[in-house]
Amino acid sequence: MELLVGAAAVESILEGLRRSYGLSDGRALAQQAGVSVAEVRRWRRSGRLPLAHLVERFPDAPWHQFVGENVLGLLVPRTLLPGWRPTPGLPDESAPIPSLRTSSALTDEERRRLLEWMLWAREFDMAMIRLYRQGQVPGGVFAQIGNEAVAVGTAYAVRPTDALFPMHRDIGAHFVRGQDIRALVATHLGREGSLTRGTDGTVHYADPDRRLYGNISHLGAMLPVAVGYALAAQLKGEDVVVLTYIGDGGAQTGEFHEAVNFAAVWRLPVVIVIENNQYAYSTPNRLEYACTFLADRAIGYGCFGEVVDGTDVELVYDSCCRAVERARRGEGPSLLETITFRMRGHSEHDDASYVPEPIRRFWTARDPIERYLTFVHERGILTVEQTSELRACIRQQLKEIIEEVLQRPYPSPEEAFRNVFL
Ligand SMILES: Cc1ncc(C[n+]2csc(CCOP(=O)(O)OP(=O)(O)O)c2C)c(N)n1
Ligand SMILES: [Mg+2]
Repeated sequence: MELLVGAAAVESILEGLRRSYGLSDGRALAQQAGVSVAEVRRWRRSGRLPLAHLVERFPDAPWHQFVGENVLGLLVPRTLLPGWRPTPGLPDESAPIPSLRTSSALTDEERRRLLEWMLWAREFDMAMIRLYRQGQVPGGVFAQIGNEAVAVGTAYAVRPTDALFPMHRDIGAHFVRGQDIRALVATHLGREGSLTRGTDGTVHYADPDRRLYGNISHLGAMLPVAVGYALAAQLKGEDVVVLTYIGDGGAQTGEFHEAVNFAAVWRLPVVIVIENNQYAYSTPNRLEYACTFLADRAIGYGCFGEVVDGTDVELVYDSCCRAVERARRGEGPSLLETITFRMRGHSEHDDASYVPEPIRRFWTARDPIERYLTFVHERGILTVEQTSELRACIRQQLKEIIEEVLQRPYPSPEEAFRNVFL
């Protein structure tokens, strides 16, 4: 985004940047901005600044003072994995893996909880995959492996009184909300105690007590419902933010556009997380849309957009907190695009052999759980022995829950078909 601010404003912004970053002169400034001195001269002459580029190079500058909220609201700050390319452009495997963000809003106790929820999500998936192979899962298993940091980091950014509309790869959000794990297992196995009375093997349920509603299977269809919930809350004067999710494929539906547009016009308190995991089933995201970032669409809707590395849980948490605060202040919706990878097939019947190996290797090296484990070990929050013990303890608990649930009967036909209309 190029911004025409006039020569005087260019001078004051450049001077502000120089001072904020302690840069000695124009040459040092140009170097930090990653451009030539001649280019900076061109900005001065034309009164035009490449704002998006500068915000990326100087992320911590007081931009609000320089250009004002309105202009910044139209800007999509990018905090991305070095080396990432939209698929099937192959990523740069030699790109460095940056250190994870350390959120200033989190305590170490909260970090332990984030890690625990992420591990629960991972172990839950691994257990469901094993059960699927044993023929114990009557439906499909849509593993969310690779998405743990997004589901957990975003769900933790809202209050329990806020409404949550998760998608099929957000099992971590159910854990953050305190959903009964036994009930989640029973749901996947179609057994008594299932949240869908055994009629469906995945998370198509609503739990109004936990303000947990989702997911609606038809891609895009959940967004107007989530936005409608936010409208109702706004009309009733309730202090509720709605957090909802959509995949890169789902973001190409008409309902996505209608819902975001409506939410932007009415400045509804909604945060829409676009889980860009590179594929919709076997379709790479390059064949789904032509823009580079889906959050760039925020400019067209007149709302806020941000792109973040979805394998960095604290970064996701921080940017979601900002979006939630904007929503609570009445500034309307945000599109938060999280760049991740679907580390399994679409469902367990799909071996994802269409994913090129370099893409798989690039993301395996950026596994959100492995990254966060390294982070907590290096910071001395937990030792390697403690995290191994935590994992073993989760596995044991899951094993006991699964053994118990497998003893339960399937629901009776009368119960299973209650409220099913053919
Ligand atoms: C309107 C509609 N079309 C097709 C489908 C079948 N379908 C289910 S999930 C899926 C892919 C979704 O991709 P994406 O939105 O990127 O989410 P991901 O599975 O990658 O998390 C498709 C095509 C559907 N559920 N709804
Ligand atoms: Mg996808």
